[in-house]
Amino acid sequence: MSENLSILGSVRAGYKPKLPPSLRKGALKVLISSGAATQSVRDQEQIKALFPNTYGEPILTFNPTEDRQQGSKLNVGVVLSGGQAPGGHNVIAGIFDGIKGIIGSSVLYGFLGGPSGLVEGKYIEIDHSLMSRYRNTGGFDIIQSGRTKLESTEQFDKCIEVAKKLDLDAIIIIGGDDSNTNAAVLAEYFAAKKVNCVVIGCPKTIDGDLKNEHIEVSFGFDTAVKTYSELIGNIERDANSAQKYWHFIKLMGRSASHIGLEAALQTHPNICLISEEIKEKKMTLEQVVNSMTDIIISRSANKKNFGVALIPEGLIEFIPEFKILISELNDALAHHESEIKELIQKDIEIHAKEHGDAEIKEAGKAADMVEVACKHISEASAHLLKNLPEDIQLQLMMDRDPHGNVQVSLVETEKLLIEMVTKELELRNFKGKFATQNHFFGYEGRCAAPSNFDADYCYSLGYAASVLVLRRKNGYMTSIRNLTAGFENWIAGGIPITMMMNVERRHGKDKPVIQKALVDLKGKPFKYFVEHRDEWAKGEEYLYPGPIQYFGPPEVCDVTNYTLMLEHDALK
Ligand code: FBP
Repeated sequence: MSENLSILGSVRAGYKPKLPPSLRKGALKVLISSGAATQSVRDQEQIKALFPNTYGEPILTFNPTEDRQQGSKLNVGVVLSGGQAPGGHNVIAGIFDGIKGIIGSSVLYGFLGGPSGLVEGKYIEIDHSLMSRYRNTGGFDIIQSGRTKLESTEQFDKCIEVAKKLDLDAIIIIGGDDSNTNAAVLAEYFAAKKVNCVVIGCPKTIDGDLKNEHIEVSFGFDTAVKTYSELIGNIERDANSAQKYWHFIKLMGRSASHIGLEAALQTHPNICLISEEIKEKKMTLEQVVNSMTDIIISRSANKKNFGVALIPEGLIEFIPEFKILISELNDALAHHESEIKELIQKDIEIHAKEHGDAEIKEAGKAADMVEVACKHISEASAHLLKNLPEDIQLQLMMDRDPHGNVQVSLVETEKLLIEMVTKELELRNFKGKFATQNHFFGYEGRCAAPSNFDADYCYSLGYAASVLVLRRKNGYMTSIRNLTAGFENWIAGGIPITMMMNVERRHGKDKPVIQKALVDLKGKPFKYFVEHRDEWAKGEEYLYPGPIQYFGPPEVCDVTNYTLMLEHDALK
């Protein structure tokens, strides 16, 4: 057994990920066919004007060929960006094997700590011995990750310096929608400055919201949801055994509810909220609470004072009154940050004098921040903010991430809902029992050992990236399609990142960003859920998926997720 690997890890290290037919003979034996010119999903004129050098490129499809293409030594830099997702190491392994297969002297550099490593020129060389320790493992620890946004000319110029110093042919950014937006912006800058280095993106995020016709799923979603579903199944069995708790489980997924929906399909909980539906129905928080309370009371009437409720992490941003509050707070924090901070500082000093240091944190933050922020938001939003529990107020006011997003993983929506349901039960004079447990599953799944699907998919994405590098395809994202038809039928290629972009408001300004794919309420996964949720609410139709299996029959080990199978009519 190797020093750093568990028993499973050391056996798993020997797993040979599967590749689509077009990549099996190596990056040199790939023929590329180009489709028609593309357009961005929205705001075409604005995006075209912002990306004059990289807009409108065609979709690329790879085909196997016996004719060996020309190839020479490649120097490639790779960045892991944003939240961890299972399979990132296999993407790097795919790039590594792809470029070394072109010519053994090719070099792969890993920039440390995300995009900041690229800007600051902090890197390591990834060699055979380092790579072999990370094949088929979860995590991003080979080079770590980060969330620095690439947006200033100064940062871009530093990237150029680094690219020139290392004589890079390509920079590959493995990331979610925000990170691939970074990739597109950098690709455009390099093209405008005639820098001889291409920038390529790779679709990562457990959230599953970076997807379209050509990117059927982002990597990591499959493994992360299987991990959460195992835990949810265990909790369901516990709930059904003890019959004494309602478990409120918040699930990661910054914005979209794909994780919650897929976990519901895998485990059949009594309640699963879908943010997109709540938005569509324009439900207020009160209505959401009422709908949960109705189910709790009707189960209790059947002597079932227990159950499991899944809550998507991004929920509050989809409740209309919260959406307005958050967007007004975003603008207030962006435009009045110094005023707010200054007043808080003054307030902290006053409290320090009056109460001593120990109480500074408690006294100096929420109430005063709320007071100041309320001056810059509408009356309705101010009313909502003032009536929230103090913890939630603080969580909503916390610093945005570098891309301007509220850090919803830090907002304890599950506790807010428990508190509000408890109040509603009291109002309704409920005589049953409502004992609760709260959970948040997010970080538990982001670094899990990749499922066979993610191990194969990621390796293929990385390998496909080596072809895009070889052919100098700037501003492209690597794509593997036909994912439910078995790897024998997988189709590799690339799509222009600008094709996925639109203009959105971030940090109080209009910015070009990749459009997020939310749960489609007309889509088959949601419809399937709607058809079954009432029976799941009443009974104990729980499913216990158990742990991910890495060895055994393919129908157990290689199976992907319900969302992908339902979306592509592949559920048997
Ligand atoms: P990416 O979009 O970068 O993949 O990150 C997704 C995510 O895991 C969300 O589900 C979650 O809200 C967020 O990252 C948490 O961020 P952090 O790791 O910075 O706490």
